[in-house]
Amino acid sequence: QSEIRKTLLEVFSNANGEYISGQKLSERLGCSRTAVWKHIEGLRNEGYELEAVRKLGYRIISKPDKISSNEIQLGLKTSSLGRNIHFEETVTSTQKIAHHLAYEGAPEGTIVVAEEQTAGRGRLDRVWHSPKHTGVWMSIILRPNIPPYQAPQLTLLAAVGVVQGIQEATGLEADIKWPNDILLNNKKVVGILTELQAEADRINSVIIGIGINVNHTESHFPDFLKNIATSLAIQKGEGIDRARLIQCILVKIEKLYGEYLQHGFKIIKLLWESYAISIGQNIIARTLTGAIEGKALGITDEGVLQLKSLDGTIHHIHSADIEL
Ligand code: BT5
Repeated sequence: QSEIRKTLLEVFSNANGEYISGQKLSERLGCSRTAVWKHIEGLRNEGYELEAVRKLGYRIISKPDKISSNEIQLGLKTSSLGRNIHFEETVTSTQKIAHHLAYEGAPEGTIVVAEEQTAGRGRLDRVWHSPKHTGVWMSIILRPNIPPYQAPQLTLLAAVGVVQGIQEATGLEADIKWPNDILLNNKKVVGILTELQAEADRINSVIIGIGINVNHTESHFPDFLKNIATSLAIQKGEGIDRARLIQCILVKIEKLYGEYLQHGFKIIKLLWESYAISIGQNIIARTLTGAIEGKALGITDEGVLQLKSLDGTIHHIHSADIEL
């Protein structure tokens, strides 16, 4: 059923808005014309606008501003990431589902995507605002053979991939603020949350949660986010195809991940530094135990932030919020 839908969408997208006869569709799909009609109705129910004209056939007028497994997989150029998609309209948190799937043995590269999260979360159980049909709320399951202490490197890797994917899909050049914020015009457009299922010396899975504000207008943001958050559409001045954005990001992350598994963190670190805005600047790092002010020197090979405080001490910061 879903294979036929997929082929149907492929045929329509190759037709570039031209009509395709019912006869041709039934040949391509290998089913009767009545069955074709039923699949067309199915697509209409998913929000596609399709025109039917006697003697000419069908043509596609517009796609829904919705994402689905089909849309993400159609033309996806990865070999592992996103090959297995768990898609739902509404979830509490894609992280929660991904944890469950990972525990049940889901293969590496499985992604969980939702149109809406009712309990999206950030670090330390903070709230991640995830309204319907506007953003990309996605979790990726990886199973790298690395010790748990190296897992923060994957947050940085994901950040590089997201910046590159955004650049490819929109032309926008975003900045990274250590460890997990991606900013445009100094406002947060993406948050990344990396969580582990691990034993003392071995990782079972890494779950990378990526939240991107894509087609939000200012009015989508609640008051507490109005001054600190933005969306790709606000910055670009036009709407963005979310399925394509996801594809671009998956391709970039897969490439970086392959590089990372083969050659280690070195190149990822260089790339990360080239997008980072906080390095070399005076910052305040707020940790659970207090605030440290000083100059951000860089990150270590493990992805830990090095901060030189005013008295000259060099601190290694594993987790903090950074103020510039
Ligand atoms: C993060 O936490 O930035 C990680 C966010 C990860 C979200 C993804 S969405 C898919 C997956 N499923 C989940 O449930 N989560 C992941 P943190 O650095 O702790 O930042 C949280 C802070 O960002 C909040 O306290 C707010 O101040 C702010 N914030 C909340 N929602 C936001 C939004 N949509 N855009 C920008 N800032 C937001």
